[in-house]
Amino acid sequence: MKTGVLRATTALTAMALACGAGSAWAGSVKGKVTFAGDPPQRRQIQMSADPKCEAANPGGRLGDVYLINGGAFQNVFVYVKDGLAGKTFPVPAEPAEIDQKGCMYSPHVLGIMVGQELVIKNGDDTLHNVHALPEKSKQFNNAMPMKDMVIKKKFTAPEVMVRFKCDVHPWMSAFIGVLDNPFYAVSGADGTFEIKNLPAGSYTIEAWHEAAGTQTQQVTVTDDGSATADFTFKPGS
Ligand SMILES: [Cu+2]
Repeated sequence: MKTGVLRATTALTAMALACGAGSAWAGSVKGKVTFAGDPPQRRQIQMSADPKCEAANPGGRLGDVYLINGGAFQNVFVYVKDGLAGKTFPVPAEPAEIDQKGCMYSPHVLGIMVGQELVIKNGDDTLHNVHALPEKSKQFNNAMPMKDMVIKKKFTAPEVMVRFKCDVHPWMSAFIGVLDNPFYAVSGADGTFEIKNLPAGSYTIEAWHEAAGTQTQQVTVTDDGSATADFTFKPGS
């Protein structure tokens, strides 16, 4: 009986805390990333060196660097660069995932928190050698010779960005943004992004693209409010 009362009290306290946190943490930063001007040409990748890759992509395929559709700029990593000093955030229990599929990394750009598990899959029936090149965490270099093989890794320090390459297929690359906060997003096919659940405050938001470079903006998020940060990249910027 006593235990039951205690449990009920604990549950109520947890609900009260959750509600309190909900109202104070409901801010967000939304925006769209645009590429103004003629989109740079996408590189044609030849995969004939590996028959399994060629079979997945007959005649090769275009690279993932400049994915621009009607100006909407995909695969731009947008994150809170500054404004969270002194705050700590729980590491998600859910792992982040990256797959090797059709001899390309999928996704090409993603974010993860320091200490969060990264599940690396091999969806291909061929040898990939995943080679991560962080400068602030330990590098790793793992052969993944079989389809459906999985390895798990973690990063120990924030770093934007950590480059991944495959030592077997030189066209393969991915970029992983490692942060000590959960406030990041990757622009989608329509160029939009949303960074959710930001505490009220003033922040520097950076938009990072592997070839187009970086841009920053200052935003202020109020309780329950949302701020907008649109970014426009130009040729040669
Ligand atoms: Cu590979």
